[in-house]
Amino acid sequence: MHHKQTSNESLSEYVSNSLANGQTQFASYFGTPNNNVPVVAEDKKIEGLVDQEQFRQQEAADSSFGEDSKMKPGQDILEQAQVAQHQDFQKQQEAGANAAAPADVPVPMQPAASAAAPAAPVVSKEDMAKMRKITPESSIGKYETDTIYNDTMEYIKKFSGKPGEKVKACMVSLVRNSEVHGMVNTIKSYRERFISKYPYPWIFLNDEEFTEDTKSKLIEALPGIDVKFGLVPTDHWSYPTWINQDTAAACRKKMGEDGIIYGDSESYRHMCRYQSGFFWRHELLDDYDWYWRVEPDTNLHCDVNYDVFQWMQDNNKMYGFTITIHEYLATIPTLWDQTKKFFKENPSYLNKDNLMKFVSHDQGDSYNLCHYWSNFEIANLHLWRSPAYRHYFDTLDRAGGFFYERWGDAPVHSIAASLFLPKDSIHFLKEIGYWHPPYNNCPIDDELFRSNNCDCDQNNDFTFQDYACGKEYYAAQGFEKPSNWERARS
Ligand SMILES: Nc1nc2c(ncn2[C@@H]2O[C@H](COP(=O)(O)OP(=O)(O)O)[C@@H](O)[C@H]2O)c(=O)[nH]1
Ligand SMILES: [Mg+2]
Repeated sequence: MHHKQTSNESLSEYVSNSLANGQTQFASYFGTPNNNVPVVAEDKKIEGLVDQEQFRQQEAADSSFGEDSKMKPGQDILEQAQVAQHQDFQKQQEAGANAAAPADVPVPMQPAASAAAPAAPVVSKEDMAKMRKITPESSIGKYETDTIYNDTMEYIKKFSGKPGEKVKACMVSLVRNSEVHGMVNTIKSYRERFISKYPYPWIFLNDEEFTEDTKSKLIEALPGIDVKFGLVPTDHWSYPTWINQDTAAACRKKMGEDGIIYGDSESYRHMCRYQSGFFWRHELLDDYDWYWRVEPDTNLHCDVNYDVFQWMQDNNKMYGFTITIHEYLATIPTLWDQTKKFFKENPSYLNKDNLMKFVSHDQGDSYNLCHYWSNFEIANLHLWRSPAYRHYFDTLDRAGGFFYERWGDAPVHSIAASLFLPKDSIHFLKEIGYWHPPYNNCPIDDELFRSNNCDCDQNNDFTFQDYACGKEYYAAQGFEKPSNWERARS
């Protein structure tokens, strides 16, 4: 008999229940256990086939941050961090400081913070090459000994340019030949608003060769700019050995039938996995510390009158975003369980001053689906190159959800940034007006809107609309919302 998915059954449970019911096309869903690799709960999942209920109970008990009766190192750290956050907030308030105000909007050309800072050691070519090889078989386990790098911020500081140093940054776009027209339109907007003043190089990546026509159109669109084209290595855009492709196809079919956005798309899954785990390993990005992700068919609504990269480096901001939004639960049914398991096994990666409150309303027990919309990102590449993130990505990749579910790079990046980084290194670039269909960031501050020559409709600003996570972000940071925050409420 064909097993039908029930409403409260996750996709992976559905597949394993189907297997238990004799649907043999899923037979190797859980892969072949590799004895050399500490595979995430592989043994338990196999046990679970015998006793599904027992497996689920065990899984829930194992992975919970929030259950009182168990040893939960992650929870202890989290609680300490939250107490510390609370105390800091109180202290600032008692001192009369305006703890509620976010870091002010950057002014152009801030003075260099420390001209005397020693130059950061560059990640060696050899290490970069090692990083490019995706071998979770060898990399998992190794990270555990990398104790000096448990603190992701320390790792970034060690390898990235220091405040006051000239910033090493690039624009980066993953794009298909068929999207060249949309890309050229986007470039026009970025030239007018930013690149003409700050001529950073632009790197275009593609899983297929760029055609001569595409290349010439992009080069023509960026006169005077250093333009580079990169091919994505095949092993960064293909199935890892442990993924059962028949199962992946069955999951896609099911998600397509269920009407989940991009549910049936194979290329979208490779794209999300690539943006999560690989673009920052591309050889063309080796020379850079910072990137600005730009997609075709997006545009800037306002002039960017300062060098954002330099400002972020000078002010220790590691992840900058413009739009927040909730994720579709159906695309990530088991992402949070895997995340909890990861932090339970690796509690030292959790930053003590993290932004857990942005991604969870119950101290990490469940994911509230909030994320930074990653089609726009200005961030430090070493955040993703860090042992913590590589370990996290490899763990998720092993778990299979990029293919068996449809994990997006946005929730993956957002959870990692929110939990690995101190919260004051995450920054809402509220003055950068930005549009990715169907939402925008349009500065609701009239002075910002006017002085940056914005061309959007402030009444449409997405920041505080219900489906966005602006309210959650301001609350998590302990910032006070702008007085006119309800202006564009849905
Ligand atoms: N080279 C290449 N780029 C892709 C592919 N799929 C998506 N992209 C790029 O990945 C980014 C996100 O894709 P998009 O279709 O905009 O996804 P959405 O924003 O989630 O709707 C964009 O920059 C696309 O150009 C693909 O199969 N090949
Ligand atoms: Mg897009």
